[in-house]
Amino acid sequence: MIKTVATKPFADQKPGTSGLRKKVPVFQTPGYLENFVQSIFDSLEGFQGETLVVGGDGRFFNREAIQIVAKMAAANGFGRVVIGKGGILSTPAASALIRHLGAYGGIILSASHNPGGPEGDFGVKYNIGAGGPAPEKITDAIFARTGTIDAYKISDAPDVDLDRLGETALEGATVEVVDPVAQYLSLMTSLFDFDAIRALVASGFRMRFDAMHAVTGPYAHAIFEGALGAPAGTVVNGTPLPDFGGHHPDPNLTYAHDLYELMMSPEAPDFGAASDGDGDRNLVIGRGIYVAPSDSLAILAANATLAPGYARGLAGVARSMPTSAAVDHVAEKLGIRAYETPTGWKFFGNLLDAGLATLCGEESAGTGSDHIREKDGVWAVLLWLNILAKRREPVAGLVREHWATYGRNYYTRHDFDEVDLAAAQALMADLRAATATLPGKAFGALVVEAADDFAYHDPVDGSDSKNQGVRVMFEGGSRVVYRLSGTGTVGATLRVYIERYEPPGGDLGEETQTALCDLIALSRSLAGIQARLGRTTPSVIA
Ligand code: VG1
Ligand code: CO
Repeated sequence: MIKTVATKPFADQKPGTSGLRKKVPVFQTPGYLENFVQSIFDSLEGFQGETLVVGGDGRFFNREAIQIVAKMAAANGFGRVVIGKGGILSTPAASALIRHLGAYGGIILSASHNPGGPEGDFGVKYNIGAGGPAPEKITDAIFARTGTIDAYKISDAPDVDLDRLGETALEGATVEVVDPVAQYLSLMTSLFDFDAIRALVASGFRMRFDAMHAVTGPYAHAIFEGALGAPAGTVVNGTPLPDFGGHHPDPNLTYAHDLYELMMSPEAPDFGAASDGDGDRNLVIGRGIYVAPSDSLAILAANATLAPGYARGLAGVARSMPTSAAVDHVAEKLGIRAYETPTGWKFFGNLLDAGLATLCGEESAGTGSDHIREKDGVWAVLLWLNILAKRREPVAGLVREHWATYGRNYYTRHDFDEVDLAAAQALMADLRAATATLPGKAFGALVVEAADDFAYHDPVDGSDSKNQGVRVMFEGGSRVVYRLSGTGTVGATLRVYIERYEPPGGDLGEETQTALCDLIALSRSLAGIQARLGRTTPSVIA
């Protein structure tokens, strides 16, 4: 039976960079998840009888949340609800499935790289029929609805059996539980030269993929050890756990430290990679060399035509504003456009739909292409492997050759986590105000060329997004960018992005933090980080 349940608005349901993220106990508050899901449905039109894809990254509360979403989708009139077996779908696999099925949209249950478990984080994101995160127009409407909602609809039918493949009826809808990997794997085989990668693996090439006890485990086992023939044990931490084994499923040098240590040791295999909670991020480390995500995007763009799916060339590339300009140098050489968007994958959707960009990336370890409308961790690893299979060079050689050709964008991000929200907002407000007076000022050898609070005009739908991060740009291409995270759940996180360009032939040494030390010091003093936030060192250096 379909029930209509009276409810009252929760004041704090504003979607952030990537959906609504809160602590698990908040989502467990009676009506909290229901209100948000009903607010999503109330903001959409014309979905009666249509298909909704539902899946999550397997974190704590995933199964309970999937039952609620399925019962509400059926009660609200969706005709078909397609769920990954066990409630599992990586974010990229969900995007692929939405597109493949021609679904109306999808609901992805994940807090991505945030920690999980009973006291960890949970999240809900709505994706549109094109497969990507809902644009701001829709997330704004959802948030507005959360403020006025007074009832939600839900079926009181027994739980769906999430572990049995096949179809069952739920009110007027059909629920189908599907293999979360099959369709994704077939998409990957259409893009990459699996024969060439198999031959590379057979030649003795060794790799390690760290799934961080998160959603990519089943995908990685099936693809790297299954389809590509890598030996068992290539994939580590390959079983998704509700609390990710107590770790942060964030593939950076802090949280994927074991992989980093291995790759820097004498036992290092040829290639190391990791992905995050929901499988949309990727970390790539060669033997003895870490590949910064901004560099990875540039290297993939420069070599993409080696993969069958991109053999015809790239229409354009896009990067989020804080991402380094490394890919811009590649675009220039290729004679294609490089777009600069605000942080968050939703801003790439229109460029991909319109065929203006083929590859996209973010400094936060997100890389993807027009094959879906999300960033895609396993895809990025496969593109790397395809390139290595064709070039037969070590990762380190490829990276250094890239720098020698295009120059090097030394780049780092310093995060100050869990700082006081009001203090962080005041810091940003003062920086914003200072952008008017900074140009022309000299700090030692560093002269400010321009400063602003980044605003984006979408070339496809004409929408404007303001206040996307304060940029301080110096003569010679160096930059410091400040913005507040939109994915945290405790206090505020200040992200400081620091970049310096060294043209081909220049050499500041291999060590990034050393090469950037003047800019790092200036980034602290310019914003008054110590005085205002009480922090002398960042929580994470990426
Ligand atoms: C962070 C990253 C951003 C990414 C977002 C979602 O956002 O900086 O680049 O798109 O996470 O990634 P923020 O607002 O905290 O800086 V994921 O892997 O959560 O889907
Ligand atoms: Co993610």
